[in-house]
Amino acid sequence: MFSLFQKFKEGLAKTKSTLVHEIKRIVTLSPKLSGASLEEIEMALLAADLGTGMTDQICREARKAYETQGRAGLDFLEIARREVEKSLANAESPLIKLPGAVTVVSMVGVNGTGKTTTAAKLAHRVQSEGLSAILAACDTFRAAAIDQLKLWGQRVNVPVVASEYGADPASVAHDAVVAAQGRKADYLFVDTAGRLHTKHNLMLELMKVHRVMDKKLPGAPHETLLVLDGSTGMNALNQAKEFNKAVKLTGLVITKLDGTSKGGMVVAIHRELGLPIKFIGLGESPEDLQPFSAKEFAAALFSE
Ligand SMILES: Nc1nc2c(ncn2[C@@H]2O[C@H](COP(=O)(O)OP(=O)(O)O)[C@@H](O)[C@H]2O)c(=O)[nH]1
Ligand SMILES: [Mg+2]
Repeated sequence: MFSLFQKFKEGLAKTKSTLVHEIKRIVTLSPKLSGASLEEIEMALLAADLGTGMTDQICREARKAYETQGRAGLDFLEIARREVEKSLANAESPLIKLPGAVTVVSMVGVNGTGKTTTAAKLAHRVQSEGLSAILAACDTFRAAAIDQLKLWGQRVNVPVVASEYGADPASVAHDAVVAAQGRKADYLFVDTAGRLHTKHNLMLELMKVHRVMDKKLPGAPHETLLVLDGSTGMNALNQAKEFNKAVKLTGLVITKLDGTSKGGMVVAIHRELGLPIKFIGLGESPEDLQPFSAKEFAAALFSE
């Protein structure tokens, strides 16, 4: 049984190892924290995609600690950990659960970020908590996408509402809401097609999917989660801004953090957008999708 901290630590190992290694090397070489070494540390923090605001804040606090307490007061990793945790204080937010009604969760984003697998993993997660879930295959653009979701449905033992390739995604969404209501399911996870945030007609189509669900079940979708690939860095910011304009986002899922040394983007993107980070993806298996924790995240990033 892995502890949450271990899970975060392993998943974020790529970001952590470069970052911690660099910081320790610089601080050891220059215990007095000269301007030049602070600049080097800044570069290391920026290379992990923590962003300029976070980087400035960490360096400012480190300088302050050094000035007031001298060398003895300077535990750079601890200061960085504390500041990052602080800055993520409002990032945690559990998945909404409506009492006594279907909670509809729509997964949106560009191609390949992890929408389909995240929908299935979330269905698996709520089911293992004793709640019931249904999946909706609203990516009807690719036959393979429907099969992929059906396969996941079998794997995690969750029913999948699907139509054929090329069907109107809004009509699949409609049928899925009806099915979820009929079965008194706790959750409906809606897998949508990947779309570039710059393609206006595809964004209109997504809005239609949402509108149809809202008509059938007022308030739906209750969660609209933008799934971002953690390795795409700050390009994710534009995706988030454009999607948020079309369909009001309630939170982010940031996947593939296990494959990047730029996991700091989680911090930068939260500071920039203020949106909650509902889940992070630390690997491909269902257990690798974890609810976001500011404390564990910050500790995993700066642990020795
Ligand atoms: N390593 C890793 N792979 C992931 C993670 N999340 C998703 N993937 C993989 O990313 C690929 C694309 O995922 P998919 O759900 O099909 O993306 P979609 O196009 O947005 O639906 C799949 O091979 C997933 O297994 C993650 O957190 N870590
Ligand atoms: Mg997909």
